[in-house]
Amino acid sequence: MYKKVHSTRKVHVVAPENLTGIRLSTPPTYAAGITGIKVAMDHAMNEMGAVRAFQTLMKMNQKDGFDCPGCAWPDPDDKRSVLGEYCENGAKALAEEATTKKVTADFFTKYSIQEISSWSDYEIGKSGRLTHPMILKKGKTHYEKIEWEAAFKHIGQTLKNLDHPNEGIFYTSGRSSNEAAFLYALFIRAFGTNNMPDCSNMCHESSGVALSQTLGIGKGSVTLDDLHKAEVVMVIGQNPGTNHPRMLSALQKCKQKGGKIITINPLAEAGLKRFKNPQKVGDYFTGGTQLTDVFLQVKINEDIALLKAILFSLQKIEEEKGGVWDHDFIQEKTANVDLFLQDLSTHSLSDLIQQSGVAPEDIQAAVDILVPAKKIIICWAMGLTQHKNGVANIKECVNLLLLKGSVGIEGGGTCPVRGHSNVQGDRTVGIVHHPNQESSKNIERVFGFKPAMENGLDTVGSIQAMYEGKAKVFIALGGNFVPAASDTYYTAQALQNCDLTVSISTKLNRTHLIAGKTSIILPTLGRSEKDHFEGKERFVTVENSMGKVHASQGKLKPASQHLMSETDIIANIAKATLGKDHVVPWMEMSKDYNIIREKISEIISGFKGYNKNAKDGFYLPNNARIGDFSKLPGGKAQFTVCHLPHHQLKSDEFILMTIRSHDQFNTTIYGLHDRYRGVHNERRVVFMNEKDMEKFNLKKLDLIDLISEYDGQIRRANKFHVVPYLIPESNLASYFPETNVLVPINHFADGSRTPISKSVVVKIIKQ
Ligand SMILES: Nc1nc2c(c(=O)[nH]1)N[C@H]1C(S)=C(S)[C@@H](COP(=O)(O)OP(=O)(O)OC[C@H]3O[C@@H](n4cnc5c(=O)[nH]c(N)nc54)[C@H](O)[C@@H]3O)O[C@H]1N2
Ligand SMILES: Nc1nc2c(c(=O)[nH]1)N[C@H]1C(S)=C(S)[C@@H](COP(=O)(O)OP(=O)(O)OC[C@H]3O[C@@H](n4cnc5c(=O)[nH]c(N)nc54)[C@H](O)[C@@H]3O)O[C@H]1N2
Ligand code: SF4
Ligand SMILES: [Mo]
Repeated sequence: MYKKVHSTRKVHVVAPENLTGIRLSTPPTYAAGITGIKVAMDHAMNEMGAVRAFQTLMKMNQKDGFDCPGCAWPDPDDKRSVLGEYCENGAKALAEEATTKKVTADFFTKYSIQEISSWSDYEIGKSGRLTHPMILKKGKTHYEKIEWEAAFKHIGQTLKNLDHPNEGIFYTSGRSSNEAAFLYALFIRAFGTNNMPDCSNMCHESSGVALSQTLGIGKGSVTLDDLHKAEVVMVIGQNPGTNHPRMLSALQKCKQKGGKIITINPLAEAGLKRFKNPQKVGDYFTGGTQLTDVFLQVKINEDIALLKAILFSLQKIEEEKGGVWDHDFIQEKTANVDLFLQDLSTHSLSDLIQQSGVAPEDIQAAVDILVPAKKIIICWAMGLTQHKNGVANIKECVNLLLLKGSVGIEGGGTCPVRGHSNVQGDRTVGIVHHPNQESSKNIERVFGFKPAMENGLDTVGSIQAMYEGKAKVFIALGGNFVPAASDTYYTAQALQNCDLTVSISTKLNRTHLIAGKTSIILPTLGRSEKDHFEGKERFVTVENSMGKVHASQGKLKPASQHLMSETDIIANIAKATLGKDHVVPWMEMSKDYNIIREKISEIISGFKGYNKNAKDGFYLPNNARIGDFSKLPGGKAQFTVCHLPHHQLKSDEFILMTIRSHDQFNTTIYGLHDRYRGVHNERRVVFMNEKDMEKFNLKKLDLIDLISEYDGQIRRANKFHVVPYLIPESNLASYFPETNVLVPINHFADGSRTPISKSVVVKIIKQ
């Protein structure tokens, strides 16, 4: 195992392996419907009470209200539904944040961190909202109250005492507003480092890298309206029924206009089969809309083989009859098509089909749909990004779109569907570990200081640096770093190694318990809460998955009078670290977010008229959306030769994908059910093909342990019920964060360094 790190405190790094009483049912054949409404309401009422629940939900995703704290799916540009613009999981996200339960200072007097760490993540989360700044002093077992000023002073002093600014690590999770994220990044760079690990590093980093290199922008190119107008939408490696539920309404609209949907996934996710729109009375009687036309049940991480099989077949038709590819577009707008086609011709179709695990007739059905189509959108999420070849997966999707001339047109393009509600905005306004020359120059011009220019550490790099003692202070703007990152025990030791860990958080989570020698929790306002300063209400802004920036104004009374906004917290940390006479007017900026927005518009392009346009919202410039590739080599979009992944599994090995249940938001566990997969009251499950169960002599609900071995190091996660499921042979699925102990820290995607959370090679042992 790893070298032992000195920690005076004994805490449970992972949740206990207790079973909670599993019940299985047949997975439903449709998503949402009345059950969805009922579940949403149950969560909202339990956490908030009826009046608060109703009033708040009606303000979510409305133009004068606040942005849903769930995923990054966009709201309609024009009119919003009077019935409410949210989904079941949006209601759960809100309930989790707007809960009336509280974690007060007394709570911490009562429970030691060791005791709290023996609870499940579900129980920890359900304790409620943090209400007061707290400190865990060196060698102590209980958090104690600390006043804000004292907390800032302690943080500022510790940062100032570091030998080098690069000993500081500054993490961001994607829920922070543009204003908070901008100020945070500005502070970090004024402090002197670019060590800005971000939840993106574990998420869509592969998309950012692949899209920047091929299309010149690390974001998707389509708008919500494009989805409605597409002839074909391909949904690859994404489970929108659970993770982006309102995307189903967009897919429904697309279908109703004659569009076709091709789904590529190792699992036949219920949300992609049929959708009963809770907003449409008719759907209750007609049974809703069948969404997927062709389902390609690919083996885990064999998407390149499948896409190549599709591309190969399309190329054959092009050679025989023509009319498949858009030659004008290819000629005018792209580079390297010959290299790409030359490589494609070296493959054997039957080998590709076999490697993909998909039936030839299903591939043919997808090819038939694609031949005449031009308006093609490819949507994807973690099923493509979290593999060693995550970047190549996405480049292969781009190859298909370029051949069809589908980029930069109405109804066609790329759609990486983002996770956290402002993960894209945080990146846009400066949370990047590799600084951009242009914004650095602008920072110097506008603020009069030279920002740090050396590339900083990403998530994996930061964990390694803390583990090795090269970084000593960890500050997190949101998130739950330990269970979210890979290799849980290693990451935990990395944090425990630090002199100081600081979490700016809304809710209690396990990372608060896996503390550095000293640890501080700074409780902050959630999206749904009113943000007052000296009697004046402030609003923040966010950017959705399709590049639209818009305002968000909380409506609820804050969970405690002691909370501060994220922006105020950052400004105070900056003041305590850099001094009150620093060239940046930190406190003035945090007092009036209009000033922050002014500064953003002076530093980052695309934000002209920010303050004036924030309430209505505006789209940021997007070169791929308008087919402008002038910034790329030769001014052209790039084809890429992508290589096939090679998984040489031994006969007793499986590939495990670590996925989300329907009842969680990343490490926040809303409940213990995964209704769409027919699992109730249990999270410790492994989905397995019945043939594999037979081969390994396993019965339904038997208990197994999962073991991964990389570079001679064995990692283990114990006690999972076997659930027979329609999943390809040799493939397994299980939930994270429970399975993150199996993901090795040093195995990640080439080019993006995203952990291989969707293709972990494991063995199983029957208990
Ligand atoms: N309710 C809810 N909403 C969320 C989240 C949440 O936890 N809960 N998380 C948010 C965040 S941060 C993110 S990033 C997104 C995540 O959204 P998703 O990416 O949809 O989330 P995952 O559960 O990781 O699911 C990945 C999907 O990819 C499939 N898959 C896995 N491996 C492969 C593969 O090799 N090939 C193909 N083709 N498919 C594969 C899985 O079967 C699954 O359907 O959701 C966001 N929204
Ligand atoms: N094995 C495996 N691991 C994964 C993944 C996977 O698919 N498989 N997915 C990865 C992905 S895509 C992501 S994005 C990461 C997520 O990693 P993180 O973003 O670090 O994790 P979350 O669970 O989203 O963070 C939840 C915590 O954020 C805090 N919080 C919530 N709202 C706010 C707010 O408004 N402000 C502040 N300051 N704090 C807030 C709360 O305290 C809550 O406990 O996990 C990654 N880890
Ligand atoms: S789709 Fe995403 S953003 Fe929209 S309401 Fe649901 S969780 Fe919230
Ligand atoms: Mo994510």
